[in-house]
Amino acid sequence: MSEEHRCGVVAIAGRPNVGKSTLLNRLLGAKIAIVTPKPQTTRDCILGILTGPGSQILFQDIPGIHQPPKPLNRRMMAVADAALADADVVLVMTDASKAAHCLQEDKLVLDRVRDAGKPTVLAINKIDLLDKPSLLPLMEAYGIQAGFDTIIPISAVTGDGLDELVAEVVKRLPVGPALYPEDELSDRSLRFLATEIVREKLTLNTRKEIPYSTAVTIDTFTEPEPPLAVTIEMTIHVERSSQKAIVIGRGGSMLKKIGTEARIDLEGLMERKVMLKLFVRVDEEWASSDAALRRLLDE
Ligand SMILES: Nc1nc2c(ncn2[C@@H]2O[C@H](COP(=O)(O)OP(=O)(O)OP(=O)(O)O)[C@@H](O)[C@H]2O)c(=O)[nH]1
Ligand SMILES: [Mg+2]
Repeated sequence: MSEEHRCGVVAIAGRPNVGKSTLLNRLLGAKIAIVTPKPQTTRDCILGILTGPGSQILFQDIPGIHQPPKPLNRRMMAVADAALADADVVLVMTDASKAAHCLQEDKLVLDRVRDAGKPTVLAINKIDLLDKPSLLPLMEAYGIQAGFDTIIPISAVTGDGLDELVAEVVKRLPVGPALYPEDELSDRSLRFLATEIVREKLTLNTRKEIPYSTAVTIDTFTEPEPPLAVTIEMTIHVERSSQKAIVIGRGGSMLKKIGTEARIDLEGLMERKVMLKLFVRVDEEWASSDAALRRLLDE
């Protein structure tokens, strides 16, 4: 008897910084979600489509689950809850390198996932950073105390355990036809990805509150016939003029560095020349204003 085709939505849920976006990129073999060493990088859901021989998995990379101090964080958590409610399966992810406090730190995530009431699989990520003897007690703790019956140790960086993870996820998907063409990787536009790439470079190059106080929007996006360069103008919104000075840097050096790094990535992605112009604008306390959040973050 031939196996039936399966297709469904899998939400990747976990604390900030556990490696959700890294996993999505690794599974798809393409960078569709930005990754940084800082928590709260992903602000909005990003759909990654993995089409296999008998299945199509629609992975939703969702913002890391955390306590919301500001309206921006509350918005991120509303996005996460909606994704959990819409998912067929929840892939919970935790960070093995934080083994000592893992379960305790995951409480918020586990409570939210339990409330969603979906079939779940647990991936213990970053096992490349863990000494082997610590793994078994960690798996036992999640099995006994958190009630997971399927726990897969993985490394999103080395690819360890990912085939098994995908197989376990597919088993739990509903039977149904593929919903997207097999060569489609994401539902996100190039415009969105361009703003995200600038935000990634900003986050990698700045410290303290700056990554959490910046948003990036597109002003113009022009794609003339090659060999002419694609021209993209974007604005980086900051909350205060002191932050504007930091993002611009001495003699414009920081903005230039961010722009160059982003342009190189965009040229790789689009496989053609890109001209990138970045502007910085103070948008007083945008991350605390619901109206500004809608204006800046809704596509
Ligand atoms: N060593 C190691 N590092 C990893 C692994 N997976 C992710 N990382 C690193 O962990 C950091 C966070 O990764 P992200 O993919 O941005 O994490 P995230 O869960 O999407 O974070 P948020 O978007 O903030 O919720 C980055 O520095 C990654 O390179 C892994 O398997 N091994
Ligand atoms: Mg992320």
